Amino acid sequence: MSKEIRPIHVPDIGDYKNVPVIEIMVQVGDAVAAEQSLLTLETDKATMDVPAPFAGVVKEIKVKVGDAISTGSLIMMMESSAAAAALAPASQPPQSTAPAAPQTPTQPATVLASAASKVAAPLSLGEHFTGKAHASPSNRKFARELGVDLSRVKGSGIKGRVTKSDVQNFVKAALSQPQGAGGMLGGISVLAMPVINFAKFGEIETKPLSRIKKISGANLHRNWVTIPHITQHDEADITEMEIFRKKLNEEYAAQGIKITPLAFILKAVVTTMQLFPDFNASLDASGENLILKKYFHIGVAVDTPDGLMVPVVRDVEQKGIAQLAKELAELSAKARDKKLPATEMQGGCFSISSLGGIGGTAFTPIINAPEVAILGVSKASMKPVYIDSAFVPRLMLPLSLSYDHRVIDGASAARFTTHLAQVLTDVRRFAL
Ligand code: CAO
Repeated sequence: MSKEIRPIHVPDIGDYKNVPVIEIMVQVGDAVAAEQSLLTLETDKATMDVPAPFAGVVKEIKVKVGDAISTGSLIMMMESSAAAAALAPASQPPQSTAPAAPQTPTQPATVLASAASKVAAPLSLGEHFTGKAHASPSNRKFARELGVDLSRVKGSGIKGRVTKSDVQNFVKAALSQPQGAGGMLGGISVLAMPVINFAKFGEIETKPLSRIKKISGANLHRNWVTIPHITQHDEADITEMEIFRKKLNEEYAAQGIKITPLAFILKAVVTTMQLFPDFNASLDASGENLILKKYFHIGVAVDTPDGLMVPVVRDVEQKGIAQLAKELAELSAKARDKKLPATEMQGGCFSISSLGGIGGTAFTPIINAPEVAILGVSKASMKPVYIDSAFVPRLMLPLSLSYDHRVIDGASAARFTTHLAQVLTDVRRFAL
């Protein structure tokens, strides 16, 4: 098969002159297919790719990034086979090409794009092009084929343009991340947060986030985005429990132990978990097996001046209410004094977040992965409850159980909170 070295010129780009070359997509020695993009030009209105008019091998590149070129400029020398040349006419200076489709100066990209069948397909549903990413039509197409949202790719080209290798590097980086550890999150792509200069609207002050907030924020974000959360709300009648708690407090005051409702809630949660083992479990790394735990270590969210910390109370099933109250006080004091070692925040099976000392009627706590459920507790209040044909005042404790719906069904969650409420209503059930 005879081979021939032939010139490639810029085809008709309408009235545009001295258009800068912003990207060269091939190198000397590259074998290119007919219609493959060779380089990208940028006018003040749009970008356009110059396609190869025939298949062949790039022998010489006559332009470089930044050069200004016009219709007919020589850009490359390509070696073609006779067969390839016979199939596609060689690129000619514009005067010898077939007339281009009618064009308007506001649509220059269509000239070359249609000549090369390179018109970018409309964005499909699910793509979120913000219009902020700048890339050539061919790189947009390349990104679309790989399902990459260009607005999330940092461009390394001229004026921040996204090049083909930027898209490739973005995909490589996403694939090299552990499953579920961020990046593309199984295909979820989100719009970038807008960068706003708030000072335009009034006086501001910038305060850096604490280290704890940065660490817990990243974990909360991952858990919120990757775990299908549902929150089951319920109420427990703790009227009798409160009478008992106050009595215990009088007895233990001399020992310096203060018993809050939380010690009872810890015990009631573990009593309930013993009946519903799926709540004391974690998904394994493959996501195909449930690891059931035979120990009962419960994390308790503590509000500290620097942010949220979650110390873990160990072996709750083996401890009495007074002991749990003492440990809770010690752990929360350590957390607030920044004396909590990492080991005392590890190994939790389930978490409790109590805002009962502050207020509120319900909230939706975020699961502390790899745990599969968390109990939110709000402030108890006196309410009229209809018992034996009459409304009677009872102290009602709001419970909000968030659970991982991959592991726990709604019916199990409702059974869990119903049982938990029964145990809190009659704490003699701790003994069962
Ligand atoms: N309903 C009504 N009163 C309640 C209550 C409830 N559910 N829970 C606690 N109280 C009362 C206590 O009895 C105590 O009353 P007295 O001072 O009159 O005896 C008062 O509220 C303060 O309790 P506390 O908050 O000091 O103690 P605690 O054992 O209930 O909680 C701790 C300890 C560490 C969990 C808590 O101090 C804390 O940090 N809570 C915030 C947790 C948080 O930020 N969660 C949100 C995380 S994001 O999901």
